[in-house]
Amino acid sequence: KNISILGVPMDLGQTRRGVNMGPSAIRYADVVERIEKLGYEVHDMDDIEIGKAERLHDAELNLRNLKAVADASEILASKVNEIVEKGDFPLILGGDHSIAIGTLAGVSKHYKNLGVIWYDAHGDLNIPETSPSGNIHGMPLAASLGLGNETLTNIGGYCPKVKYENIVLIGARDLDEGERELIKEKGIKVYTMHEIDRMGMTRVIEETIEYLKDRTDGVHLSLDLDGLDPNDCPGVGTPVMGGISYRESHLAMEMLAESGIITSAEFVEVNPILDDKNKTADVAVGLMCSLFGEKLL
Ligand code: DIR
Ligand code: MN
Ligand code: MN
Ligand code: MN
Repeated sequence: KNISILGVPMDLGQTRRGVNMGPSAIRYADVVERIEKLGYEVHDMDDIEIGKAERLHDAELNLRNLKAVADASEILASKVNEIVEKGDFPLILGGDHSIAIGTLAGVSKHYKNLGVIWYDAHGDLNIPETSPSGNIHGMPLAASLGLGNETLTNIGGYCPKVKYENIVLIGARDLDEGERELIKEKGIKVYTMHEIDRMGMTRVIEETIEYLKDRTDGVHLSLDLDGLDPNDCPGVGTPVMGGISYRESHLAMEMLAESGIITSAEFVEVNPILDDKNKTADVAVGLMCSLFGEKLL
């Protein structure tokens, strides 16, 4: 299968500048060359255009830069749709995690039951009423489930993109109160750091694959680099101590590669301004290579 890469230089879903340079940093880490080496044909479709930050934050809505994020999400959704239609694997480079709204809108209409693996320190399950920040990067999974502001839930012209029972969160260690309530109320499948420590990543991924493989007809991997430990990935806007290790993450990607269940992926929140010599982008590309089947021997 060929891989199409699309960059989304989005930084309007949160307030730290620099994450718009994520796609450049990932390309600088030789993403195209390293994936080509694995034997794939890679099409780099360049970056989509992002509008400007809105000067005034509409405190009433509690949705920073709503219009600019929504406009970019529509463009992203249609580009991702094109990639899937031509039969390529979509590999989306962020940008802050608000881009998942557009990615999922473009992918999900091609599946009856899209599964989603949300690899992240956070739940991204906030709605304006529960969000402590008003930042849309804390809301994309909720929006994709059909929760929150209609402009976001209806991107791509349909809603919802995913069902509660088809999502698996891995690496959670910083959840807001409303997110915890939603997880309990809906019985969302979550492997927090506690379960990862206790069961080991091998069993966490085995169970995840087992859980998703029968109930879904495609699985999107949404990987926020802050899911990893900040020692391994310092170049992120909202680092949280005690994260998933570099080795555990490679193991997870290698097991997902073997399973063959992943049909699209995005790697988000790489911020080269906060990084240490582009380390986080480099780790991101390494993980992509493992996801695409790279082996030492
Ligand atoms: C926080 C941060 N839960 C919020 N979310 C982040 O603003 O809603 N997600 N950083 O990856
Ligand atoms: Mn071609
Ligand atoms: Mn996230
Ligand atoms: Mn996060």
